[in-house]
Amino acid sequence: MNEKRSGIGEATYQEIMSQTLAWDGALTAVARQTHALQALWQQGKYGSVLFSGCGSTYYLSLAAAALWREYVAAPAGAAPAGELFLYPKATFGPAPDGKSLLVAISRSGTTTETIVAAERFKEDGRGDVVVITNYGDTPLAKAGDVTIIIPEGQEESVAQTRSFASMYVAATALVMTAAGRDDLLRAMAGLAPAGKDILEKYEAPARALGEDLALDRFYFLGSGPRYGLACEVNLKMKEMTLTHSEPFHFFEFRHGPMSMVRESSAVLGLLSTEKKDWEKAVLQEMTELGGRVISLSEEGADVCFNSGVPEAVRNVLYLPVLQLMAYYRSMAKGLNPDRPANLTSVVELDLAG
Ligand code: F1P
Repeated sequence: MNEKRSGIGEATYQEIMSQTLAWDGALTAVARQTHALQALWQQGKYGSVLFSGCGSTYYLSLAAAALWREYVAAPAGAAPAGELFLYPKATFGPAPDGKSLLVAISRSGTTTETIVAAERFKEDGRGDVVVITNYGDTPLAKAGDVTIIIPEGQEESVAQTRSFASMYVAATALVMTAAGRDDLLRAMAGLAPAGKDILEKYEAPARALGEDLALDRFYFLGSGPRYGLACEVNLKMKEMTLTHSEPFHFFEFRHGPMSMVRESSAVLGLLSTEKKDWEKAVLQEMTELGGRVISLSEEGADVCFNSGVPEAVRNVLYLPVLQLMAYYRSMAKGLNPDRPANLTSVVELDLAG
């Protein structure tokens, strides 16, 4: 475990394996801003909340908005920052009565689309901005009325792993702060120890699965707050391993995509506890169609978290094993997971024209 490596893939490996420190960093960063956040909610009385980012951080936005709708029990949505720039009317919809809140999420804090979205949101008088990021001294960090900075999540690699998980933990804590769920916030202290156990216990199976090059397509199934996470791990497979990969909601998979299932297909189910029976039925059908099915859940799955952390706040636990699987597949294919093809770690554009 955590064996020392050098060269290709080293950065990604170390970032995945050390991520639980960044999860704790995220909890500290949100706790530090609790009063500022509570003051913002009280003054803002927001009619709606919009989460936005690009790529990984857009997927994080999808996951966070679902948590907000469920636990704050208030309207929330998610949109790619590029869509806010290109199609503001279609993406924002009509201005609601009263103020809105934009939660802008970016590892780097320098992605042009996300910076422009935050600036326009303020210029148009739509409301306030909260930023979640890994870097403090950046244009986006400065645009936040409240900014949550998690330096422990910073990384050298292009593809987000530790950074994503740290910002997801922060977003989860942000939602629970807004919901006034101190019980759930306290329970989040159990995430890092559980994450370490999972990395220890499941590195070998994640490696075996990642190195199985007989598999040529990967489907990640996740529903409710887990759909955005299914999107993110699907992106890891694309970026790091250049493999055909797609995310779906559990029941959606039956509506066409399952026609792609065969022996060379891996179907990875991010199983909940609450709706497990419904979700497991989909996985069972995919096993019968000949797919290689792997399930992840708190208990009763191929990968068991055994965390004791309540379902509402434990979704980050799905990430490490699936990130490791992508890492090992990338290495097995002779690629460099630290430097995916055609990508840079930040997309900077001239949007002034
Ligand atoms: C967003 C992002 C990354 C992705 C890519 C380009 O960056 O889409 O998620 O890996 O390399 O940029 P950020 O705004 O979160 O820094």
